[in-house]
Amino acid sequence: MNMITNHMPTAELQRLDAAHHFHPFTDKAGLAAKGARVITRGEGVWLTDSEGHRIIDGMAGLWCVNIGYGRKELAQVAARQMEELAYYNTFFQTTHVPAIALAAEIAKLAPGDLNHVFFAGSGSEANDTNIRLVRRYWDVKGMPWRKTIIARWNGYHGSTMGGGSLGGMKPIHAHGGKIDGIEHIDQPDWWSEGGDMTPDDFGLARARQLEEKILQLGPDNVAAFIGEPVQGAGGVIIPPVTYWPEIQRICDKYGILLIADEVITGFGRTGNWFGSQTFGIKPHIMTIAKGLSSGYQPIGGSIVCDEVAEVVGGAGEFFHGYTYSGHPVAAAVALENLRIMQDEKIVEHVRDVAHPYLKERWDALAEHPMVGEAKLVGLMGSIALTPDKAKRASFPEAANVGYRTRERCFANDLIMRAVGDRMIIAPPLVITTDEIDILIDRAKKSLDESYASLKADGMFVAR
Ligand code: PXG
Repeated sequence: MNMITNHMPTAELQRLDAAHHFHPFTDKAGLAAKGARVITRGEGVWLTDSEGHRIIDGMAGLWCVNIGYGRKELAQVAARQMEELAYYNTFFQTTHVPAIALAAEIAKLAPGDLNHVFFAGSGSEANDTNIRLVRRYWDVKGMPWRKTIIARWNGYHGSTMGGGSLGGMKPIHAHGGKIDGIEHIDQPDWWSEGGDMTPDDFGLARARQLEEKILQLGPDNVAAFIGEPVQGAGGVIIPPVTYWPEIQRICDKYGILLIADEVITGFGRTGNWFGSQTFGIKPHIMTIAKGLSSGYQPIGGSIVCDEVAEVVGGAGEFFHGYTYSGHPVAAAVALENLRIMQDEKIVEHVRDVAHPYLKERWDALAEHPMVGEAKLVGLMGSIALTPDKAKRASFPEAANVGYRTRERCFANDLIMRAVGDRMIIAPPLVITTDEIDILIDRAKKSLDESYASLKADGMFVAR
């Protein structure tokens, strides 16, 4: 076998990567021409690349490395579990200690009567589970016509056929289609779509689209509503305060199951264990993944309330599951991650230290000439880039403002993502105040450079 190591020249690694590695959500040919950035190490909030750059990771990997990189305890737990029981399934009336312990711990942390965990390997798989779970629930209840699930445009729920269909991203639907029985309503993005309404009125109006959609479909045909407490991949869209209470009221009124997709917002990201607690949502099902293991192992799941678990669980076999549902190594690592989060009071650190400090510095970015609103909940934030703050205007497409700004961040050893004209962050939850200063200094420098280049190109104009 060829040995490919960190010590090979970057160009050689890039050549091999381009030849054989088909990346997710990537323009393959475009990347091959440019060469991928090769990440070689991680420690805390810091990454190192093959050129020796020390990069501050403002995205916690892909919104997941909540306890930071390089925690040896997790490596040790994985090694120990592999030696003891590397794999066994949880089908056929069998179980094992890591799955039992993790399910019990999640049930303890989750609010209300969310007491039952169906494990999956990822957030996408968990959302596919949810589609089958809610449809099965209504079948067993004697209402098989309740099949339709309502979701939001610009929501993200994964990239499998089910997850991608629940998501409201048209480019994803365009590649492979969309499964039947999923309907979308508009998102609560006041900055881009709120027009002359106040944020509060707009939040109510967008939530009421759910009621309109239910009435249009016929309440008896609707199985569930799914939403992220805060849209992540869609650009960290923090809804107006009026939004979720109205969604909750409507779901309650029509007896529709409410699924909170907590893949990003779960496990401390918003300053509580779950985003549903931050926004006062009482879901029947929560989707989890990412921060559950801090990304150290691939694991996800659905946390299911007593009622749904009793109905679906009390009607014979539920024909659904994955080889890796409750994988013992992933479960043991997730459990150790949750132990560290609790012992080191990481959620409290977000709420009492990191969020308040970052909020002050993040909000101040709105003074920058190209930043409109700056929003932050817990440790997930976005800034809207605009050539005209008063009009909340967009840049011309040719300005490529998000990509342009992201390139400056890369050059300044900061990972801050672009989604359209928004820049977003979601750093590891363990970030210190000194590291927040570094993140903000690099963000400002990148914004300054992007601003200067837009001006130089005559692109600091409204669309
Ligand atoms: N739900 C939500 C809310 C997510 O953010 C998924 C489900 C799917 O999870 P898996 O583990 O199947 O990827 C996600 C994943 C981005 C980006 O560009 C975000 C995600 C995945 C890939 C890219 O921000 N979130």
